[in-house]
Amino acid sequence: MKLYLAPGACSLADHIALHEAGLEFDRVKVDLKTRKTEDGQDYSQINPKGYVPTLQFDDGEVLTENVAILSMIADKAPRLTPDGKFGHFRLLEMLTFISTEIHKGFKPFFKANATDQEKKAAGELLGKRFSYLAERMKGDYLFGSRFTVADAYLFVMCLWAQKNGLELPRPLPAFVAHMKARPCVRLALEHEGLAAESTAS
Ligand SMILES: N[C@@H](CCC(=O)N[C@@H](CS)C(=O)NCC(=O)O)C(=O)O
Repeated sequence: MKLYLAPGACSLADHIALHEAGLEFDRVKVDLKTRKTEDGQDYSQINPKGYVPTLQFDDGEVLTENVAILSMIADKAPRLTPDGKFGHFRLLEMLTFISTEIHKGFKPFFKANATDQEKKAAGELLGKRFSYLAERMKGDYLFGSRFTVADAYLFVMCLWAQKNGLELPRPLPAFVAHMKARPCVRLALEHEGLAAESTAS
């Protein structure tokens, strides 16, 4: 299995989750500007959507979209799914919220010609979304005392918030610290060349 990623991008969530699941995989870096992989392939041939993440299985089949990839990883490692009879659906609910309401909310911060006004409005909305989750955290992690794949996705969003000068409501700064202390998170950050940057925040 191969994970196509770009350092510090949303694919970091899948990278962390694969390590946490104890699955064997190779990493392939993608240059999102040239759409070339580090081993010289045309990335658009692998994922015509052109963006990361992509998970490619040994038989060549590919899976895209964070929600699908993270759900698949949780399916392979059930301890990374929330407890309860609706655990699977609670996970999908959370991943969808992070994907559509938080991840996509960062768009103005990645758009070269975004105005300060657009960034301010996006920052305010993101603040509300982060607060919604922060107020409902039931322990060190989103669903309680145990890490689930949704935490990997939220962690990347928190790093982006910090990088863009957005203040995270409590207890999210402590959540970021917990995540950074996890060996699998440290490993993924190291593999992406982000370990030093990440300890600075
Ligand atoms: N809906 C996709 C969005 C993925 C996405 O936004 N990827 C970004 C990096 S975080 C990307 O590759 N952007 C480059 C591009 O769109 O050209 C998912 O959740 O997997």
